[in-house]
Amino acid sequence: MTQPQARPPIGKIVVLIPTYNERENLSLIVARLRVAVPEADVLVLDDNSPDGTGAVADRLAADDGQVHVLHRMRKEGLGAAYLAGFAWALEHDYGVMVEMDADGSHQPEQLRSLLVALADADVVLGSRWVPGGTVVNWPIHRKVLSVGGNVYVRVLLGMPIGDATGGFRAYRASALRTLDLQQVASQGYCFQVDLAWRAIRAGLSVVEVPITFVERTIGDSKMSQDIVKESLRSITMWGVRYRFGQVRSLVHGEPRWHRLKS
Ligand SMILES: Nc1nc2c(ncn2[C@@H]2O[C@H](COP(=O)(O)OP(=O)(O)OP(=O)(O)O)[C@@H](O)[C@H]2O)c(=O)[nH]1
Ligand SMILES: [Mg+2]
Repeated sequence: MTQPQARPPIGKIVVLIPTYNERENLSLIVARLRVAVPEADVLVLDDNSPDGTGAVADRLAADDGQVHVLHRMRKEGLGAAYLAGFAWALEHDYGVMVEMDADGSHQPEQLRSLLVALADADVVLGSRWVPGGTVVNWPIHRKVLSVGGNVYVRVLLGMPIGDATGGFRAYRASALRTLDLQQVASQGYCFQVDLAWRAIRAGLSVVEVPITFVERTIGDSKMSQDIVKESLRSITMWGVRYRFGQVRSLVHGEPRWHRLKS
């Protein structure tokens, strides 16, 4: 991580909310967000949810000029939805792009602390696994999966991050522009690891702030075995490549960290 330095003001904020079958959650989360951070705009990224979440988003947008909707044709995963949202936000000259789930797991009331930290950083990660971070109502197997996954990421990628899989984040637009987003193919949890890993390798300042993560009470999780498998496969591949690169650099006596490409 680089030293904090004077950075330009963060600029216009947009909160990207990916949705798939979140009809009941969406209005609740948008209402909380609009109260907690009234200056932030909202972009709902809906993958043509069969339960009619897209129509709910349209109603919210009709009632509030700061709410926008991107309707996507089909379910393509969280990563693809966020990439479409980033592209939209960059085109519309936002200075900060926030990632936040629709299911109530991320607290809009804690967004302010992420934005405050962004004054001295390029990327801020809301973190469950740093001092002060907590999870509420998570079954033990989810905790084990999350803690274990993060240990695996630290061991393989050597990333100094407590919670690389979390999805409550704020990026400066300038940071996203440097991340080669066209090359990102990850979909599930590993989308978050992928972006954190790219940001760190790009030499950006990535900081973590503690958050309270609350298990959803409405609707169904989209977490699946396929998402876990994708993460395991990708992180293992990146890690092996990275560790081979380190061995090569030891043999050839040159530092390679900053030149590694995925
Ligand atoms: N647009 C879009 N949104 C998605 C997709 N999959 C999940 N989401 C949304 O992404 C957010 C996170 O998904 P969740 O189902 O809560 O998954 P999770 O938070 O990783 O897992 P849990 O901890 O079990 O809730 C929610 O707002 C979902 O509606 C998708 O394929 N497309
Ligand atoms: Mg969730």
